[in-house]
Amino acid sequence: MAYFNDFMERSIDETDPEIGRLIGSELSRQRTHIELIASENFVPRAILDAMGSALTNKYAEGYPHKKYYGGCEYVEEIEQIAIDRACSLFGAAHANVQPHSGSAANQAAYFAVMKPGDTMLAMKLDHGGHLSHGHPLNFTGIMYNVAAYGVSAETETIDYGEVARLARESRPKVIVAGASAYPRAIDFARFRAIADEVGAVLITDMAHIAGLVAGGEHANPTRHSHIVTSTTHKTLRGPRGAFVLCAEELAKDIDRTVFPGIQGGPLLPAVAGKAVCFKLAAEPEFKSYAKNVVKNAAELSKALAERGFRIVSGGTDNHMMLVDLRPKKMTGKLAEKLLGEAGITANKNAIPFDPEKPMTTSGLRLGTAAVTTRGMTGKEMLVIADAIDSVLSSPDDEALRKSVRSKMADLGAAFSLYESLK
Ligand code: DSN
Repeated sequence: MAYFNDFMERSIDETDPEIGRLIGSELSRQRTHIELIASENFVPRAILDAMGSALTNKYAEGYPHKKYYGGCEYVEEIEQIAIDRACSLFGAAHANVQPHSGSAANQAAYFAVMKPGDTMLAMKLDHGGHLSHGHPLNFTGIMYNVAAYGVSAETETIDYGEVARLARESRPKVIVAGASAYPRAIDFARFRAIADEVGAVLITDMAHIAGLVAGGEHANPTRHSHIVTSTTHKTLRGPRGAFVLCAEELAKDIDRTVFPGIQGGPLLPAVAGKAVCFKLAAEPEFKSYAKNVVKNAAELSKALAERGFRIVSGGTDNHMMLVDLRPKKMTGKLAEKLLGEAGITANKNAIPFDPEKPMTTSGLRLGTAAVTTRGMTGKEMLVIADAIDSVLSSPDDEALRKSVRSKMADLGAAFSLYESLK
């Protein structure tokens, strides 16, 4: 029987051409620009399918086999598959796949083990940490007493001796390992030894490196941490969302803080997308993707250094690098704008001990997960390094930016994206 009105069957282009056109423009931007934002990636078509599915119509508060709604027989099966795959992929005893975002995952982890007024020790935002690791304007900075560690001025890497000293001094309830702008490997065993010495809970936020952990390119924090939090959409190449891993003894606390603690119904399209993401991340192809992400980052970092850029800490061990633009007499803010005009998407980022304000910065953060997903290798990293160098060396040359933009669009066209979408 036909609907009263056929609006239920019309496509977005028919129903809302204004939004349909903008979605189309965004797809075209993704195809024609070179994506170097370290926290972004492109999900496989199968995950787009999950995200745009009828699962969006369903409520499923609670956990598999303990749901507060009827009609959950299929969605709880999907959630259970996602949980089992997350545990198997990362070697965890328990997984909660419901957090809507990395901040929510961190919030659930903190609420499970801290009370307001307790002390947490985490990395400073301006040395590579994250807002939800204790920034004064974030709920963490408002609710908790925050002690912060940074990187050493000489090596620009984490000084574990300093972390230990701060831990002994502040006696934190929680120590957070993990970062959103740190290009070096993190020694989770050392963090755990420090946490054990002061009786703290070690929470590792592996959001940036989760794909490298799954692909065997970074040490796995699960064994060393009491709780691990992560997003799914960065190097892990899954849908926008997050999850928490923990030991069996913390499982009930984590589940309780996610729901009903901080969230209501899970976003089921994302839960299904996470299940697909965990399946793909366990396949052999994912290992070579992770290896190539790290290789491409090393090659891009080396090529930029050879072109006169200073790379913070002298290089990278993971998927990202921080470029100090001061030798080029340029700020991060201007570099982000100029590169954007030239078809290269990146973000300004504070570098350790940055003299510039957070909205200006002296640095750029570059990551190679998205370009690696598109199939680019060392050859393309050299083309991209040349493009970045030429654009940032001639900030007044608008014609040059136009010509680089067209070259980047040609480069994008050679590595197709979502051919099956119009
Ligand atoms: N905003 C993310 C990033 O860009 O690293 C972290 O959550």
